[in-house]
Amino acid sequence: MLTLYHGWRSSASRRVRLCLAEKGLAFESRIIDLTKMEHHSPAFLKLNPNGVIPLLILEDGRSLYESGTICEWLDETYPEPPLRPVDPYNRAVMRNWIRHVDGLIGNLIVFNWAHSMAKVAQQWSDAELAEKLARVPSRERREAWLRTARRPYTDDERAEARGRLVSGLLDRMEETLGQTPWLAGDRYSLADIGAVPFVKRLDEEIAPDEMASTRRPKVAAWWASIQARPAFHVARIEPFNAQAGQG
Ligand SMILES: N[C@@H](CCC(=O)N[C@@H](CS)C(=O)NCC(=O)O)C(=O)O
Repeated sequence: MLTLYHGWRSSASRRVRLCLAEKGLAFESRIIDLTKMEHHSPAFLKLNPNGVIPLLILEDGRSLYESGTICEWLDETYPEPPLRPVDPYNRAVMRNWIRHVDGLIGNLIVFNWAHSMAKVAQQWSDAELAEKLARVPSRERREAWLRTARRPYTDDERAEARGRLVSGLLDRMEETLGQTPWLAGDRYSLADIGAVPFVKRLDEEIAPDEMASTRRPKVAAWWASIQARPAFHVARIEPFNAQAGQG
């Protein structure tokens, strides 16, 4: 059986759970508690040197990281129902969407880490913080942990991050969905799955007003169809406060 190291509230983990749910695939669930820095343990870093979740362990014991890559592997290995466009151009468009959304993650961190991660990190002593930061593999994430623990993002920074998510994601989606029913053509694909966890957070906390059908009718209709899919519930894309304490 497949084994998934993940977090209930982690956006990248949510993508993989959605993909698994669409395909009706069962998996063994291993929750990684980000507030305990379990993803920076030597054993975890050996499997994913980037020190982030999700991480998938295949049935033969090999491991894979990067949510977009994991989803592509799942679709290639378990082709039904297909989640990648057949047309090579649309398939390339799908990959560009995933890459684009990946590039917006820093803006989501500003909001997502202000929940349970901040509560825990702010309690660490300077010595504990230094010891934990030393194990974070990337400079960007070291900075994000430092900010979360000691210098919470300001209102101006939150407003800027919100603006980048609204224009970089919602505006771009509205434009695309005015041309095709889904982000990478005529069928629901990994491009849509890639955007779901971000849109969920915009809808529930970051910018619910921007999701109104009067403001962005295409995005609002897309979001209603996404939430009506059984996989959305199986994958437990739930409000942050319903999954509190999960990091
Ligand atoms: N590009 C990666 C991003 C993974 C990622 O940022 N995971 C977050 C949770 S959504 C994480 O592990 N954060 C903890 C940290 O950075 O310390 C992917 O798509 O898998």
